[in-house]
Amino acid sequence: MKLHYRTLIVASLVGVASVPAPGCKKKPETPAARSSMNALAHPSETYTVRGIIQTMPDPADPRAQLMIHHEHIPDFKGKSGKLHVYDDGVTGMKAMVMPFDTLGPNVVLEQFQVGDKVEFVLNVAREPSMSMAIVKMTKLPADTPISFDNKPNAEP
Ligand SMILES: [Cu+2]
Repeated sequence: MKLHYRTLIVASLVGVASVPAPGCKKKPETPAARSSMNALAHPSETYTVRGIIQTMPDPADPRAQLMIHHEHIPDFKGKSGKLHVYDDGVTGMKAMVMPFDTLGPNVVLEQFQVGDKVEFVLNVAREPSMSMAIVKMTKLPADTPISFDNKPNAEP
């Protein structure tokens, strides 16, 4: 279980500044809020990802965020818009535990609990800064195989 440092920073910035505005009716005040709105409504990429819920948000404890241990996302693009490649040749985003602060209106947290296997649709925006939002999440059957192995680079 490894936390992705940059992702954490992005997520916390978004968390502090953003109010999800799926309809884009109001102009968000800050760049971070604009980014998370773009992730919700105007994403650069969309990924379908599987994982296991580690922590649920708790209104009584603002530090308890939605944390998901997600599987390897081999085609994940980095800040530049190009396929991210790790030093060891693995591409995309390795399996990791990651906080998700920005959720679309179709994500109903009451339907989930810690330990649930889930499949979610992750939108990513890169303007004006990197931001991510879960716009859809469904529970998978408990016997669904989930693997946190990172696939070796399959590119030529
Ligand atoms: Cu991640």
